[in-house]
Amino acid sequence: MSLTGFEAITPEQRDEFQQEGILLIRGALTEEHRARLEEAVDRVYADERQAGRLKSDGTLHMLGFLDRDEEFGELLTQPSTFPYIWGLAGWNIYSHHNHLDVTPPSPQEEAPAWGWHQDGYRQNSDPEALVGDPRPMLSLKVAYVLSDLSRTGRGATKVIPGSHLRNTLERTEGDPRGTVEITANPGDAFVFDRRLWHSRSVNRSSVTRKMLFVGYTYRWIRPLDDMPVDKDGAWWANRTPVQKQLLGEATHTANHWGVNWDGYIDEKIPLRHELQTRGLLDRTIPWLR
Ligand SMILES: O=C(O)CCC(=O)C(=O)O
Repeated sequence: MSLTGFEAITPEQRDEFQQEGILLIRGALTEEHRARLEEAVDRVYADERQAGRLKSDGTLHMLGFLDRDEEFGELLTQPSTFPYIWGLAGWNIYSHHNHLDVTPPSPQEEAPAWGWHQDGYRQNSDPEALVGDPRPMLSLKVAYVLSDLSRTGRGATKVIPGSHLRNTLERTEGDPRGTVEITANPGDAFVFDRRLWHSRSVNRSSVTRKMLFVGYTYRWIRPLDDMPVDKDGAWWANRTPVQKQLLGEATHTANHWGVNWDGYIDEKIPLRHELQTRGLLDRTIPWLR
């Protein structure tokens, strides 16, 4: 039976993510789906080259890419990964940030002096007085691997599993202890907690790296990317109510869905409604109540 994206993750999967801060999902995309996404990435890349918007080394790091292709819109609720998103973050979410990355070979490039970071910028300092150590997750990201990263040196993301529970990372010569370069096959995906200490790496191979990243956060956090969607266009019309929620569609970001202050109507929020209809709300998990 094919996946719908509304299959609950197991307690073991949740525990593993909460301990490691990352989960690798092998074969998240079928080869046919991966190839369609790669073709869409190649189209965007050709357009951006035409428009003179690539970096001088041919790198493309495009923020807010989802509305650039029909294929990308569907990724918001990709059945093989979406259960991890709502299962780990809940239903009150949307994609505040997403990026498309094409990284051509750059064998001579210097490694970044220090590329290690947690995502979220001021989310790591502003609430410090309130929330302490560790910081709250607040967002998570799915990374789809479109090119072959099965060997090291191909510009893959480096991570330190378990480091999301540490607010600081000691600066070292070279990579910190515990570093793992994510070697993944085309069609694999990984989900990671934004607090996980991670770094990009240099692509010293002859293979162009192609990746798609889709981040999700709470509806009460402002968007990071500038992605004005054409609400009169076909792309928007083709999105499901849940996908529209995940694109930020709402009149209120706290608890209402387009009415007034007379009461809580969370059940009108499409993702909550969908989970409720399918019996997937779980009172034992605060974000799934
Ligand atoms: O491109 C990469 O591998 C790193 C991505 C990254 O730093 C991020 O998604 O925050």
